Amino acid sequence: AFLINVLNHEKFLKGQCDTHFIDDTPELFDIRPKKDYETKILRFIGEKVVNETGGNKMDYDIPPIPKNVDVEGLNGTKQLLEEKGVEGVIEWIKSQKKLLLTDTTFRDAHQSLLATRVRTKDMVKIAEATAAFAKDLFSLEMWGGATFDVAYRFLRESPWRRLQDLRKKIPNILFQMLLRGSNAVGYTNYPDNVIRTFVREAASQGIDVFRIFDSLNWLKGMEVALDEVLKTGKIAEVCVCYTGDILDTRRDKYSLKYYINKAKEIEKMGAHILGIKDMAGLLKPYAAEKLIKALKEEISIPIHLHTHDTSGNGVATLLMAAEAGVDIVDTAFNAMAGLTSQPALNSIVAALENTNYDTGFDLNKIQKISDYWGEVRKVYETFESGLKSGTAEIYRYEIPGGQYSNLRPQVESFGLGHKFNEVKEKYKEVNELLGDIVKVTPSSKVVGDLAIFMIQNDLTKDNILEKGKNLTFPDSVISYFKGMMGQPEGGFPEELQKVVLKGEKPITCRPGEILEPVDFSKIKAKLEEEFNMKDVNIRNILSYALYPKVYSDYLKSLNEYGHLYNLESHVFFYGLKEGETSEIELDEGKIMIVKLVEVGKLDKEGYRTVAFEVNGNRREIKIFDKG
Ligand code: 3PY
Ligand code: ZN
Repeated sequence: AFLINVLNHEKFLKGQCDTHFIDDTPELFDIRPKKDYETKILRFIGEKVVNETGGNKMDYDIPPIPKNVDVEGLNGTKQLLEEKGVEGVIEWIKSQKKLLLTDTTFRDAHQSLLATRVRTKDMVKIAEATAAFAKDLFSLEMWGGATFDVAYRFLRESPWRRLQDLRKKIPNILFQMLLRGSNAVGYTNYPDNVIRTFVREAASQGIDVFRIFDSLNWLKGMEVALDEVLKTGKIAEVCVCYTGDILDTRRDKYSLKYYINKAKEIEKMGAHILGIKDMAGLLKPYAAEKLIKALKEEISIPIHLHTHDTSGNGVATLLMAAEAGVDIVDTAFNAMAGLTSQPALNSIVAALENTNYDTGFDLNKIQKISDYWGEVRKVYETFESGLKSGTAEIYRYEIPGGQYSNLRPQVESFGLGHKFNEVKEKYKEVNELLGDIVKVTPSSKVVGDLAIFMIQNDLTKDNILEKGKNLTFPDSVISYFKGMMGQPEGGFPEELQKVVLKGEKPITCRPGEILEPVDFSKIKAKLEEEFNMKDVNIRNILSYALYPKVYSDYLKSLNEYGHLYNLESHVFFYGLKEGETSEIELDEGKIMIVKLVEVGKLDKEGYRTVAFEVNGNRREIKIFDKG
């Protein structure tokens, strides 16, 4: 172990070691197989402060958590499902006069506003109050979409634990997840055994409502996921994604008829609920009325509407949909609503008071939940998109909520910040080039990637067939044209497909039919051998199967810094400032009180000594200053 410590040491790797290296570097002798938890945490905070943030610079108010909330005996939709089964729930939905609400604060709202960065700790703190004060919710969308990936990649926490911990605190409300059909919670098609096992495990860990969509509205792409959900006894909500504008008769590809046909097929497939997934917020208020009215005449399963408020018309859309008979709508607590997120929950509740659709919520109580999120949101300020007002240009660009707020940073990361408007125009041009497709993860990523690629390579719709012959297109674009994301309505533009694939043959079958099943026992062996993991469970295996690199990096981080789950979010993101104290409640219930005393001067070897007090005892950690 000593030799390995030497060989892996930052200074050794940088060739900065003279004969004093070993004498001057005491941590080389730390050859216990595992550094203790405390040291790991201090090292994490020290690294953060020395090499990333220079110390926490912000001041926050402590988010107000309602006290003495009793969740015992709460009786909600979760109990209904347990007692009466799926059929009982569906009958109950149909018998409700009031408008039923889903809250998306734990998933889509922060995915769309804060780059999916909200940590489980901040959710758990408000979980009991949510259970009690928002007990009339139909469901909480709290899992899936981008949250799975981001939890491991950026938050270094387990999405499975989020599900378990929230379930413990919220016994009464259905938990809902967003499942990207055969892309599960990823950006690419997975083999059928991964999809099926993932669905089963998510159900057994607490998911009750599976909202399934296909990024091209290709129904075949949802068959396996749906089939598995139906076996679990949970609720299958199958979506048609909304794009275009049914009020504009010149755009006839995505007409009212198109949606009615899809909805009927979805009902025939065995879905319990029809989801209308308006991921970009394109469903205008009068279009919502027209669509819901028509669908209500054609299908008999309940309808659940999801939209985004990017244009500012979101609340109006939901109210018109309510008027037309929609059963359930997606909203987010006000402090996490609006703009690229969902329309505002508290405002909808207020708007419907004393009407036929009265939701039954107590406005004073749910205000407390919104107040909490209003304070929490400040901690996440660095992840805000900067968007300040609703914009009607979304109807022109048709960019999904999460992608719209992420596009600017993404474009800037390519050094194209000054060309943001051009990128949006290119996005529109690419959509036309592809034949006007449904744009939602992962097809929206294809359009975004191709738009940026075209700008980087001076491509236009007029020269791409010629100039593109000598270019290697982005992976997502190749995968799309190969048919690995399914088949778009109206087929692929063939000439462009040839240019992108360069002789490779596309598929027309369901990708799952040709993808080899993943060998779970091989992954298990790998996790045991490479990561020394004991008691490998199916969740570990699935996480690796879905995201091998991201999950491996997470395991490496665990090894290095331990579980970071219990840190307060401002400490996790920014570290501490000198003199600041934070309590870290450890899993066993013990509390570790950490104070950052001072960050020392740079020494000759490039280190800083970071001094802490832990439960009153001084501890020093040497951190190599990379700056
Ligand atoms: C996702 O797939 O994560 C989405 O939210 C799509 O709208
Ligand atoms: Zn959405």
